[in-house]
Amino acid sequence: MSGAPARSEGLGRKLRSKKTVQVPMLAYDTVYNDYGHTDESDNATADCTLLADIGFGPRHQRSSSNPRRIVIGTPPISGCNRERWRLSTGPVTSGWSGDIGYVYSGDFLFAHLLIDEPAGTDLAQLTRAAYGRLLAFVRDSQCPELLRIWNYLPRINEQERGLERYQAFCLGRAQAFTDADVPAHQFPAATAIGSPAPGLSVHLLASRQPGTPIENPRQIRAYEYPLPYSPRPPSFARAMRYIGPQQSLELAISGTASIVGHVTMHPHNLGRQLHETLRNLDILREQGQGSPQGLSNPRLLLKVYLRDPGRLPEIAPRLFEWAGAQSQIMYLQGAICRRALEIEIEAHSSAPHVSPNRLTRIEPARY
Ligand code: 3EB
Repeated sequence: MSGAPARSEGLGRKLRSKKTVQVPMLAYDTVYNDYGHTDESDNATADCTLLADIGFGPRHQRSSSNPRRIVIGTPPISGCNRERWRLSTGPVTSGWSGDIGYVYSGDFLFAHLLIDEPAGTDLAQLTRAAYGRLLAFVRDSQCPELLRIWNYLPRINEQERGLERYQAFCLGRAQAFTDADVPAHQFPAATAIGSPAPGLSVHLLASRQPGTPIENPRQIRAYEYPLPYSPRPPSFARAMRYIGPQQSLELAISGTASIVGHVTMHPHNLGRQLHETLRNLDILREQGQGSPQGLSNPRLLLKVYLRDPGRLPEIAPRLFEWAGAQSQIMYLQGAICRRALEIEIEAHSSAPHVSPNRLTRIEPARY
């Protein structure tokens, strides 16, 4: 595809000969309230190891001059409001392929798309077309393996054309994966959240090497959810594991909620949903990385989406205790795809210095 990111040949050869994989470390910066300030001037384009700089604010934004910088319109409630993905080495190449922004460096690709939704548009068709273009772009790049996707759409729980809008989104997304011949066992980890901001925002991380999808034995695979949740089930894996620098183990955990099997537990009860969600997260970490206690310095990055931002004080102390002081938590205002869910939490866990031996011992259980 013309406009697809070009490989950095010299770097690629060097990495191949050493049989190492260049992997992004994901890190949240504790930058507060930096919206409205010209932080484009923070020399981002000169920083050759920065793959993505993602802010959270009142509306979705893209910067034509800097494809690394996007803002997602899920307003921060408290805590961090910005995340940056860094590579161990540079340089990155960035640009636009039509309206797809991308940043690229040998083994990893950050790409994003923001689509207007004119009144009267069919959201399923809009999603199918947007995903179709994104999937084609990723497939034709040097990093064709999807690891993780984030989706934000307005009025997620509203009915339109006889479907809840989340269901229409799921339908279009599933059709696009079918169109692109991506089988369910290759679905990436994902988040899909209702945003107060207009437009469909999708951003993703892809890589040269495939990751390992992880599932939760307490939950039915999302892509096997039965009707009547939607005409086509949600297309995502519960988590995706991949290898980081110096054999670190990176685990990208999808948005996780109070769901057991396929059933919403504790409808509308925030406190109990938090408890159930943390159980699911514990199991996903165990499936993906082995017992957290067995890892040196497990560090979690959490995004907590709350339907009602005013209820933060009810959950923050428990979450802080669960995550540990070394972790970072971002609290965002977002609507969850099932009306009875009050909270959804996504996580990124990075465990340094895991021996290859240990990796083979923690292959996820079959079930
Ligand atoms: C769930 O487990 C909760 O449609 O991409 C979480 C993460 C959820 C991703 C998606 C939906 C999605 O079904 C909702």
